[in-house]
Amino acid sequence: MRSQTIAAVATAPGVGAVAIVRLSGSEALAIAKRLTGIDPVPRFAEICSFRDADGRQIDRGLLLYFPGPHSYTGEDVIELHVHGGAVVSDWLVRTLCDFGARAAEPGEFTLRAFLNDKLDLTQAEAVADLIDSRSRRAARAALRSLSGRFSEEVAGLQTGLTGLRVLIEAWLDFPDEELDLATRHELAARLAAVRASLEALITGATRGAALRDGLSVAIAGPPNAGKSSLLNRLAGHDAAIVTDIPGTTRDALRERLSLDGVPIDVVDTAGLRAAADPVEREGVRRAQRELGRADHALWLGDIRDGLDAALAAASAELAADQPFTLILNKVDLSAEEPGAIEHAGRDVIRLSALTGAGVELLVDHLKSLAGWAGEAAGTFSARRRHLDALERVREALERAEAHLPGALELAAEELRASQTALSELTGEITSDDLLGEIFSSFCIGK
Ligand SMILES: Nc1nc2c(ncn2[C@@H]2O[C@H](COP(=O)(O)OP(=O)(O)OP(=O)(O)O)[C@@H](O)[C@H]2O)c(=O)[nH]1
Ligand SMILES: [Mg+2]
Repeated sequence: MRSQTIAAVATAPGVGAVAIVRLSGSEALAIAKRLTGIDPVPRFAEICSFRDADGRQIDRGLLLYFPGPHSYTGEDVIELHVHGGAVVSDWLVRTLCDFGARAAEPGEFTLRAFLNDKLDLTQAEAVADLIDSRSRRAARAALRSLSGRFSEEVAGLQTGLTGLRVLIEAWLDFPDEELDLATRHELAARLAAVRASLEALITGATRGAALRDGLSVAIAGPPNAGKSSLLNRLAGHDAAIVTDIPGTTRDALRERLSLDGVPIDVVDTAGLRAAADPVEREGVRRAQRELGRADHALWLGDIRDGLDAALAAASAELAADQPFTLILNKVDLSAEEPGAIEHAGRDVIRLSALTGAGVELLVDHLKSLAGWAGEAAGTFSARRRHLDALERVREALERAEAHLPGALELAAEELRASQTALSELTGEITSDDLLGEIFSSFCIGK
């Protein structure tokens, strides 16, 4: 599989001025020669005609040749720039396959770049994150990972951990000797330094994961609470119908927001009540389905009904494990001020969807739920997988710390475990399953 030459359209499907077809592998050059009849000069754009196996002209366009290993994949790569639109590029790929290539799998070019050490795993993932990014902030974070900043931090941690292990393992050779005071101090200081860098890395990665994954939120509550008004207020335009008739909203209405670059999907739902009307009943059923899918619920109540009543309604309607924030709406009709408080371990926000008062508190709350703690220089794109691995590193280091200075051997073992978890990030240690999972989410041609 991995020795075959692969071909794919690298540009997005659809109509465009130019389409780019890529070819990578040991046969790429021979196939290009057969396609064009020319002997391409490396890194030089040449205009030529592309012909299929029967000698019919497919198109006239540019050819670029990047000899391996100095190419994206590390193999010989040919890029063909043709006129846009599906017909020409598809015909071209089919011809390349007639000449000995095969159609590339999703992400296969980048997989090859990874296997040929052109990129490590966090960088390969950053390629996909850059393509998929939904805000400039997210794109910048992905670019930082792609340029190797995340990998450098991980490498720095590995070096620190290796230093610690060397120090410990030197003592393990002399089992009868007690750790002297100077060494104890040095061990403690080094471990503290490694833990501090780890915490910084986790902070940056958590922010990056927030920019990438964001949060999905469902607005729910009784009819007329102001759910659709709140969606409109957050979206900044008149997305949902608002009337003073209870039971206005039937279909779930979704809006994609970008709050300071953090993607938040918000869905407005029908007011929950035992409805007689079959259309409204279907709306309630859909509302419950949306609640089941969302990461977090915003339960809206009318502030004039009081906090306890709203909390009781939320607890009665929402699943026991559904995380939610209580929103007391229509604060403009009450004597209270907008504000964010905690009540019985629950976040409560008083606001007015109508006037907008207090909505900025909700916006901050949503960003922090998504894991966004504000922009900082160390933000790079990261995924759940990275956060899980970093969490395992943290746990192993905590255990190592607990074993010091007495149980040196156990501490050394934990340090080794933390290094293994770190290696998973950059892909020094991976399984084929993990690679399959990561690269299959790429688009074809990347
Ligand atoms: N004064 C005041 N009125 C509000 C506020 N939010 C919503 N309203 C009014 O309350 C009524 C109901 O608002 P909607 O946004 O349609 O309420 P809803 O929860 O979506 O209602 P359903 O779709 O029927 O479940 C409308 O007349 C809104 O103008 C608010 O903060 N203050
Ligand atoms: Mg509504």
